[in-house]
Amino acid sequence: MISRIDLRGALPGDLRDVLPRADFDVEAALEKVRPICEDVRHHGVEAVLRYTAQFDGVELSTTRVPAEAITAALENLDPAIRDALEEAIRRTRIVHREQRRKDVTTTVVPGGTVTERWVPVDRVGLYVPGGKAVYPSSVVMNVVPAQEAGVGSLAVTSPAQKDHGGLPHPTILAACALLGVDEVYAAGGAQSLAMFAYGTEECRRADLITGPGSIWVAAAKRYLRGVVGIDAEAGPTEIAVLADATADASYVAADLISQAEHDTIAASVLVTDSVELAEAVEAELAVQVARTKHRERVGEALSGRQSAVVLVSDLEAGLAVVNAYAAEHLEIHTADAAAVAARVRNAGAVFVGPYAPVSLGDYLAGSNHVLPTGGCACHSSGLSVQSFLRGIHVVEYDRAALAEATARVVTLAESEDLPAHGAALKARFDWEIPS
Ligand code: HSO
Ligand code: ZN
Repeated sequence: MISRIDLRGALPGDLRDVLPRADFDVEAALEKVRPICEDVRHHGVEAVLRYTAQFDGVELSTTRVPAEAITAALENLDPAIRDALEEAIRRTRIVHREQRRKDVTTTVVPGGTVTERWVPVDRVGLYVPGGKAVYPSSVVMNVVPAQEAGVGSLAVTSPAQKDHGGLPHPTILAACALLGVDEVYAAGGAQSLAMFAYGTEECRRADLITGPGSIWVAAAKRYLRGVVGIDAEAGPTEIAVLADATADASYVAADLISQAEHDTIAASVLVTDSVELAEAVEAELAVQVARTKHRERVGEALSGRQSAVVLVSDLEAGLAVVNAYAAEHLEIHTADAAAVAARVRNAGAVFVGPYAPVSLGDYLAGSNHVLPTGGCACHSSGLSVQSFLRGIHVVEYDRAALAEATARVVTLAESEDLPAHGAALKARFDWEIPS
């Protein structure tokens, strides 16, 4: 059911040409989201509510979720879910708290310093999907780093649910309550991102939007980038597993299935130098897929062109393959997993050995589960406290330090034919270049 790619001969020059990847055409979706965003830009909350009626089938008179609904959702939350969410919040918080950067001052010359000051963005809008994918864990993964960065104003939006009286899903509301987020909107899709980007009568515009979503959300992010800051365009979930003959095939199969459960276009890729392991995993997949709840979705994901078992001649080649693939999640199941993991250069997150499955990272490892997809791990990181901070350079030079720099600034300015740049310094020294 899952296809095989045999790379046991010489590896191709650019491995990315032969590795599987999902079709995720954000550009094509742009055409549909552009008019929606422009409508919200010009007609505000009336347009958002109109799209909520059209796409979510709910007639609302306001986008804002009342405070009582958020409190009630927490009161009605299953105690076991509450306990698990609280522990997820605690673990995620202690990891992210350590990410806070300190301001650094460098003395460049006597009397001349540059300080890098880390300042949180003022206001963040967080998108939380509704519909098929209701992920309170994603509320945790987005809100905690924003809070640890010191973001002052945080608003959450999630689609209105017909089955829940036009409110977002109650577990989403309960997660907001646990995190102390009280500004929540019932709005989804491109219209809700435009609401954050342009602001409406009910929702103040945000400086940055984060959060996962469908292709429409990714397209809206692409359209609105520049008007507002954007974390990343999240594509379908991916798991790659690098395994040798020592791996446990049943664990590997279970982990490949776990992420395939997200979406029919989710990607599960096994890279191994052991034909025996490949066969054992294929056999395990057949057994485990048959008994998993979302077997149709999983089956489609595993047999899709984005998933494969990749055979390589040795672990060295395996490392080259996983580094070229740059998976959102990469598990290492090899004899010396830690040593192999240390050689990984491109991955959103690396899960080392048999007891660190991606599912742990999705909920309770303490790491973040908002990670770069579609190969973006070769240039981007997952969500962190850093995603919510800006580094501002603060430059302080005294008169003597500026005098010492003037001749070189004037030389460089003249070499760029920008003499007024040099003049700005000379004006401070009676138009003489200080010696
Ligand atoms: N694996 C997903 C996150 C998630 N899993 C949420 C379960 N719930 C993307 O990293
Ligand atoms: Zn997941």
